[in-house]
Amino acid sequence: MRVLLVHPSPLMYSEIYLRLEPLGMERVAASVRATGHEVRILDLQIFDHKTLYRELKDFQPRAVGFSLNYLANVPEVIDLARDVKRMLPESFVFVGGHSASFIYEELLAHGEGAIDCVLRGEGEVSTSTLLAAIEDGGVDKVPGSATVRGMGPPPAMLQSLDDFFPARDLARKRRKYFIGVMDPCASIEFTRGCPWDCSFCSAWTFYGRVYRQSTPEAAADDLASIREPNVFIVDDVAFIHPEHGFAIGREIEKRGVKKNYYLETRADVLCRNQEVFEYWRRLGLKYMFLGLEAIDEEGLKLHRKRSSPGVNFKALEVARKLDVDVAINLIADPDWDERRFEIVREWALSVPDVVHITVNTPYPGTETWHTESRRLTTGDYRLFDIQHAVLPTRLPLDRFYKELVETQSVINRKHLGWSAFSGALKRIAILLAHGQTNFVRMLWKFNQVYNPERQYADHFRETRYLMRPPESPGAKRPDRAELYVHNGRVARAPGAAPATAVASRPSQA
Ligand code: B12
Ligand code: SF4
Repeated sequence: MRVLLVHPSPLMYSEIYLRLEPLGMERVAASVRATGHEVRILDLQIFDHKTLYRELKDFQPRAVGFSLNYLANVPEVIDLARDVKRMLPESFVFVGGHSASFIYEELLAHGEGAIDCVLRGEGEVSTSTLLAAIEDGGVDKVPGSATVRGMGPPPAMLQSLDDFFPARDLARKRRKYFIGVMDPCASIEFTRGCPWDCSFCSAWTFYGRVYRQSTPEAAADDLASIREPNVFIVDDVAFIHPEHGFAIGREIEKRGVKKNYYLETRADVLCRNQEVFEYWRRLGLKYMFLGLEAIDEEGLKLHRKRSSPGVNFKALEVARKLDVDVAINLIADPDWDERRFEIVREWALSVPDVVHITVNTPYPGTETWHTESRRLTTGDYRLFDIQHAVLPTRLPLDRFYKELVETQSVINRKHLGWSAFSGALKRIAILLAHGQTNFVRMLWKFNQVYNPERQYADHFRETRYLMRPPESPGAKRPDRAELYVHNGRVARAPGAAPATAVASRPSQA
């Protein structure tokens, strides 16, 4: 069967700092290809909608699958699903990915028949089963399926992360993927899931708190197959279990692989497992993203981060000692006033690290979605990109954006100011010599993208698809199992290796 998999356009955040390969979709593509289908990938982070329409005409896919990890992409995906059905009425349209798994009912309702099925949970096992069912019947019995007729059996979880290497060869114009100066950049996954349970995050609820690791050999083989010199490790929290990190590293050394790496981890994990990060520094680790989220005890408790300001600051010291460039994330609350922004600005300027500010946003699938008592001020999916305020602001909304953008640009100037810029000139020259322009373009784009008037005006756009708000805002914490997409059921893919270790959160330091 001819199958086309489509990733939607980039969100505001990605217009500046990065554009990364659609790794989840590439893994789904690999599994589909393994069962004998002809599959193509189209990434609208790079290509425009016209290219998609051309592709539909030329390729005439029997099934079109959209990847919907990000809530803000919902309207685009619904509109595109409708376009596909208009152009190819016989095609089967399905949607999968992180956000789709939590809001499948409203997606089906908005689609008004344009979406035949939402495939909840991981896509590797279920997509091939779905494709077989499209021909032979039984779509409603596919694990994870949701249609207008109801829900199928619970989604099936991939038994071993080693089973399908991402079909990177199907991603066209790979040189467009980059993160900052790591241009071009590929992505890789060593583990899946997160053993923590932060209240604002749905990474743990999606996987039902199951945590899996790839075998060191498979991880190193996958890495060795990557052509790009730079690699983004997409794990939610890198190197929770240091022995896994060491084992992958040794396999990499055996294969003589040399890359630059970017990873994301937690402050407490970095403090506890310094040696493994030091080892990876030697292997090529250059950049690290730390989700500190707050600089005070109260903020950390609020997000149930299970960390303390002391540990956070220690982690920054550790990273500096390692000589790894650090980017920190802080969550701004819509309740912040000018004074609060001022304090954060001062703090951000006082540390040498890059500081990112995102806006506290309740997402379906998180605990906060149910427990947040403030009512959403908008039902526009597009504003759920953690750069817009979707809860009532203490300051008038336009002033909130002025403060937010001022804070972001003061911090940004610190890093992209002339002295930093001249320091970066050598790198820029090298990139340009290799025909890589993503990073250089980014340097000039900040003011265009981060603009308080633009962000304020976004609230007044026509909204055709309204989000379903939480049933009872401020309700008590829901039963955890109710939040889970996966309930721990593991499925064995054709030719799969034995089950990999399922590890738990290490005891708190
Ligand atoms: C790496 C990552 C990124 C990367 C790369 C994104 C990319 N190009 O794919 C970067 C850094 C760019 C990024 C940015 C953002 N991210 Co992000 N990201 C992640 C992260 C940590 C891992 C995603 C990943 O690659 N996983 C590995 C692959 C293999 O899994 P996967 O993509 O989920 O795919 C599987 C399934 O979802 C499914 N699937 C996926 N596509 C399809 C398609 C079909 C047809 C089917 C059937 C199945 C299917 O099958 C796949 C294989 O099992 C997740 C957290 C998480 N654990 O999922 C957050 C996460 C997805 N991001 C999130 C957010 C909020 C963002 C940002 C808006 C802000 C931010 N945090 O920086 C931006 C916006 C990005 C944009 N679209 O422009 C939220 C999503 C919230 C929401 N509900 O919308 C998450 C869940 C993190 C969280 N804290 O809750 N992100
Ligand atoms: S540690 Fe990170 S990925 Fe894990 S639950 Fe908290 S925010 Fe989500």
